[in-house]
Amino acid sequence: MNPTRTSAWTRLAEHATSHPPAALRELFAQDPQRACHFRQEACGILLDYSKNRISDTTLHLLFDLADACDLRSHTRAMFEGDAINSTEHRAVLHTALRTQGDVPVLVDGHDVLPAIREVRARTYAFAERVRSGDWKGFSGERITDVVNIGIGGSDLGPLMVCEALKPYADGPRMDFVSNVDSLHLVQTLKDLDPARTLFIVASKTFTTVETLTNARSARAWLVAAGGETAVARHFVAVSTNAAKVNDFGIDTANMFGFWDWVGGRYSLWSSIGLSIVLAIGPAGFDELLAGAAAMDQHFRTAPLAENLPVILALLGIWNVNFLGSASQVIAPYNQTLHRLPAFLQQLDMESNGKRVRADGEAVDYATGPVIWGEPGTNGQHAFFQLLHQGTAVIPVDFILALRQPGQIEAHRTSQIANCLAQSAALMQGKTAEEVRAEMQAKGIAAEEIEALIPHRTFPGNRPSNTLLLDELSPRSLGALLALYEHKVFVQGSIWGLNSFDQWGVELGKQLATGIEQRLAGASEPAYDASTEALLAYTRSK
Ligand code: G6Q
Repeated sequence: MNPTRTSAWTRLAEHATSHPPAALRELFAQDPQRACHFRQEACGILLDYSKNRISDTTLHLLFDLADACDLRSHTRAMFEGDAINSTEHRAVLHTALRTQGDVPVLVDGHDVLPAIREVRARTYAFAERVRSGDWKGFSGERITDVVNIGIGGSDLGPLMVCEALKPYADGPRMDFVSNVDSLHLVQTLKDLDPARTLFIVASKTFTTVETLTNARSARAWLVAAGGETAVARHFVAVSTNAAKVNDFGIDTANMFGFWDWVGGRYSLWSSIGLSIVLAIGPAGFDELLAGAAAMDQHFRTAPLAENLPVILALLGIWNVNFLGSASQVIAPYNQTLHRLPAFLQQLDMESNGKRVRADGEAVDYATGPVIWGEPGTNGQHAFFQLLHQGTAVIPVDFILALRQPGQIEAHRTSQIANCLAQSAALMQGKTAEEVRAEMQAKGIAAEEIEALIPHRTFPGNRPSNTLLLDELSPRSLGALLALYEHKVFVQGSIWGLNSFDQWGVELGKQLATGIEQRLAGASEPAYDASTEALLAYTRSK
């Protein structure tokens, strides 16, 4: 359905133009309780959304919009295994992978939980053997290094989680190779010993060119050192495609499966998370799942006004569709979350970067914004200039886990101070009067002051959310990731999209296959003049 045809949308549009909320500074001055009023807490995460340009009326209208777009029934349909990925006729059940109870989850009448538990038990048993040193390489040595070869959803999630939970890692060292540029593999293997290295080939389809190319070269590297028989001790696969795994030369006894109802970018909870299990152990992975399950439960049951994913999603809709923001920054203040922006970029942009609704109609309203970001402290010394004084207003999610194993207290205070300072600066800005008074106090000449005032003034009134995690543990990370998954789901539901397909990545893949044939000497297929000219140039080098 078209959300702009609902009366809630019309009222929101009218509210945004004829009662534009006062500047954030004034809103805080008018209501000293604003910070307590616009905050919610669940699953170890505090969401402070008071620095958004909203009032109670805005929120009520947004909740009306969620109701008008049938959010509750969409949510039920996802959790209950309906084929909501309509263009691929698939259920969307990453939530089943982390469900804690025994209430059956049915797909085509079959409970999927027993199969999930069976594969997880095999994954855990294998990981324990590797972690304990019982699983030996071809020369009888234990495995000390693991290389996950995968791309997109088969790389970003496990990589991001392994980085985030490094303080909890007590297994083999983990590396991730995704880029088809051979240097990624070559540089990774440079310091590794084939006798002690295990490769996980992670690919849902087992047809992804980049992954298979890297896997073939890794296999050749291993075989050169240990011979063909070494493959069985050093290669395992994570896939839904047993036939292709077998064709590649990996024994399916060394394969960990999953199912077509797990989308690539939602797959870290499945056996695609094998690298995570190897790094932090089964107990840590259980905690990650439990944290996500707690957020699932919160999302399913909490009233809209207390529901973290719903609030985060609706604020995004307000900023995108009614205040005109085309982009959203993710700024984590914990270094180990440094791949979170890249992970969320895929999660959000591949899910909601769509211009056609699930019903096939073209949208006439903005959908998913551009998601980008970097660790906040580093961003402050780089692109934050544009956030503070650029012409575009770009909302920011500030994310900070207050405790983490191994922290040095003196750094911690600076980390917190920086995070809070940036959202305060974006919100309050700095007026010409404030700049003038500050410069006068420093004894700067009046002429110099007047010349610099325009440059040193900050407009402020720039929205942000602050998400504070009590600690960065497997459990709270699980909750944080599920929070963003559901945020994306809520926005997709309101925009009427199918958030679970990704047809937009197909055309480039198709063209690359033909271009590769041309590079190998074929005369067909022919391309446009620009591509032909570039092809000719690359061939001349
Ligand atoms: C994710 C996408 C995509 C996918 C990769 C890798 O939702 O579908 O990023 O994960 O293209 O695919 P394979 O796992 O099949 O190699």
